[in-house]
Amino acid sequence: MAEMFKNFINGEWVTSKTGATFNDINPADKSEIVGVFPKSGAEDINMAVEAAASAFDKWRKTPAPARAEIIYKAEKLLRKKKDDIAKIATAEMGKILDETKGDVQEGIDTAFYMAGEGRRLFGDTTPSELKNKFCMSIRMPVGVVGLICPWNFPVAIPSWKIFPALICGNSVVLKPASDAPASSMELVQILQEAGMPKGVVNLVHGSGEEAGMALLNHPKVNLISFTGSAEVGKRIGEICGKNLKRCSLELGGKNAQIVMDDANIDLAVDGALWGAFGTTGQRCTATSRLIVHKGVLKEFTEKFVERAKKIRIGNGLSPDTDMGPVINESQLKKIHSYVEIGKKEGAKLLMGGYFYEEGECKKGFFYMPTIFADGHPSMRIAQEEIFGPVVLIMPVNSFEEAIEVINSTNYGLSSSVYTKDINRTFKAISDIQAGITYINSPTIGAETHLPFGGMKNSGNGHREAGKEVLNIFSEWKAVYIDYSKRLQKAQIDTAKEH
Ligand code: UN1
Repeated sequence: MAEMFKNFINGEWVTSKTGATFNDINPADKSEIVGVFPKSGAEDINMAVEAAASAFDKWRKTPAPARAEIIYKAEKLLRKKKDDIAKIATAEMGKILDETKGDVQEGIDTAFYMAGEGRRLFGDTTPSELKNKFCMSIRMPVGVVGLICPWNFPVAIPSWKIFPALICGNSVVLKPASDAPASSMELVQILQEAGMPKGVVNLVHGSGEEAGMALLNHPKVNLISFTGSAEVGKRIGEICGKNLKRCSLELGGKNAQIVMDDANIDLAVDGALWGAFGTTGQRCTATSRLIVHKGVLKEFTEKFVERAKKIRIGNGLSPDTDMGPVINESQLKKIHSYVEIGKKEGAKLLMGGYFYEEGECKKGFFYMPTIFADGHPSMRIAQEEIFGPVVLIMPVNSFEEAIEVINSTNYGLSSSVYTKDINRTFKAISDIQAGITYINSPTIGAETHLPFGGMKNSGNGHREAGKEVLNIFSEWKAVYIDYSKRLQKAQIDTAKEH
């Protein structure tokens, strides 16, 4: 019998009011149930939001350095449990153990960095235009925040949201993806163990349509932070907009790596393999286009395909696996349908393009690393996010054309350029429309103390991670203290003087 899990509301582990459940399945072996989770509804969300609303005032008044102490404890516990949580994450969402350990490490790094903010959370002081008047800006928490997370970074992404939310003094309702609920459960359990007061952090499992929608529509939720597809992001933004709920959206990408004719080709091949097939291509930062100068197209393509053929596909728990499964059946089908589209559009299939069902892999959702050549910006596979191990090689004649092609999608999350030319490097930094640009390194692998997010349809203008994330989870208050003992009028008094 698979273990039954619960929601965490007001400091207690509780079953859902709906009584319904869903199975958390191992995508490497669909007969394996990692756990059974509550399929929560509006009533459960309401209880969680009410608990968060009641806990908010006391938490916001707890000094930030004291809030930080709890986060430091959680960071230590995460570090201690890193290997165990990584195994759970691999079992429920498939990526290889080295990657899930990295995922937990990203959570640890974020906890450590954000706990440090407990003694910063800087505002500004600035001179007044009037005499005997003092001006400053300070951060205020937003209130109850609803966090809706994806499955592909089941520890890192909830951590990116939960630690900054807490250090800023907000209370939280977390709705993890139903494809990876166990990792979030571990994270919340750690926060409980670290001494988080009851009601400050609440966890509600369930589907996006039911639990997610209830969270989104709840009048006492002041902010929604969502990571997922642009399609869902637009719907969320619309609902939040109607109620003037604060809303931060971190959405998809159609990320590309440019390979110039002066690049170190072996290094560019290493980067492309990791960018396109790491995490089975299931990252919002994954490389799905390779924009290659014609001068090195043949050499790059041959080396890339040769190396991609050596990728060992299998269960992420096995040390011999390089690439794990795709998350679920509908995603597997979606990837394959894009491969069919690519073929019809005239892209040349160099390898892959089919379900991988060798040996044990027939038990799960596996897809071959797939490489298309002869890509053109007019193709759908050059424009739409596939979220799987599929990459399109797009030949170009010049650096200028490469920049045009890289900017030819509606997305603008991550980008990469392989070149040794300093002038091209700086031109790329200035002209690529993306929130992240890597030089001589692949499109994936952001560090937690730099801002993360994208331009165009990759988001709605916010940045997670770095110190910039604090602007999502706090609002600014401008403070003016007049010690002149008389009425002073900004602008009106100064207008007379100038
Ligand atoms: C995502 O897929 O939503 O830089 C985020 C990276 C990861 C984050 C991916 N740290 O690729």
